[in-house]
Amino acid sequence: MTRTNLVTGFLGSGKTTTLRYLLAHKPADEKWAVLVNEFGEVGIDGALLAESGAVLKEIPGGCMCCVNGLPMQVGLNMLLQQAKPDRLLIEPTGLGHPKQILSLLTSEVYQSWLTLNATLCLLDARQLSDDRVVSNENFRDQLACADIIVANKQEMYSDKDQQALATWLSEHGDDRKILHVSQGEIDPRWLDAPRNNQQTLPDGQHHHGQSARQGLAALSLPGQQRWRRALNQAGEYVSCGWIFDGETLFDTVAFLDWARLAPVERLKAVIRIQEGTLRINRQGQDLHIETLAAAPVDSRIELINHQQTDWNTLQSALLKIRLS
Ligand SMILES: Nc1nc2c(ncn2[C@@H]2O[C@H](COP(=O)(O)OP(=O)(O)OP(=O)(O)O)[C@@H](O)[C@H]2O)c(=O)[nH]1
Ligand SMILES: [Mg+2]
Repeated sequence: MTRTNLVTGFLGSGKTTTLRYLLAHKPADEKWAVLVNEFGEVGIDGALLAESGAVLKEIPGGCMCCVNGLPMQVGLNMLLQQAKPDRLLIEPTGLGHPKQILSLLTSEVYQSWLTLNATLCLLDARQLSDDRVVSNENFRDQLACADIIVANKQEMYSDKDQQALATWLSEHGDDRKILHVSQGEIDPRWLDAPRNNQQTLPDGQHHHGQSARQGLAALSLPGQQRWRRALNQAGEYVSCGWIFDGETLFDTVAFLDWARLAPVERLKAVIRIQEGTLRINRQGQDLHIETLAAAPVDSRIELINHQQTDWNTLQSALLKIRLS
């Protein structure tokens, strides 16, 4: 039986950061697997988790339960049956509704394969003051069906955010465990907490991305093509992703400027630069940058925004900062 946890949380709340922390503290003799589903077509969280030592399966392009849950089921079956991991951590898209995933995981088929432990929901309490986020059904339902709430990015909270968190917990906390952390640094022992929350949720807004299947295809570049882009849309959220071949080299400084200034809510990129690899992860104004000496297989960039965005203008600027 694979011990399994769902790690939920709204867009950019710190799910992948938490997985990276947990994987870095994995017992050496255990085999862990990660199933990660992204809203964008291009799939970048996989690259962010690449050297984490886990067996990894990515499902880009919309929400996991699209197309009658097929992409998710295929990915899940592959992981459980081929990798036979001791533990499985599932990161659904921050824009997805948790209900379908929970009902799939608790369905008869998986009873002999996995034990579903506590669902952890990441929360950036600063978002509690953002009406657009708080009124989002997925945001609310992710929190509602969590067993453990992880108030992440603690060091960024103002007194007002702490107050908003305290108020939210008094209204919706229901005596659930609350972890106050930064950088997703939660004690791995919480993964063994049981799943107690049997909250029944409404079906949720089912604004699927149109293209879960295309999403999988978007992972490769056919023929001699140097780059391609893929769009996705669900409800008010839109995404645009680009993949460039492994030969494409970007100007580091110009790319950082482009990434910092792009008028979008969320930006992730793993790109090739002269020095190797540049990883950028931006949520709002928070920008996290890493460099690695090894070159990536290809370059991937994904932007997400909550309103229609002029992707062509951003693309023209992006194409100009290639060095080769
Ligand atoms: N300041 C601060 N930034 C953090 C913390 N945890 C994560 N971040 C940053 O927040 C951004 C989003 O983190 P991710 O872990 O990618 O968030 P996510 O929930 O996986 O995002 P999606 O998969 O796109 O929904 C990144 O830039 C992280 O570096 C934290 O505790 N403090
Ligand atoms: Mg993520």
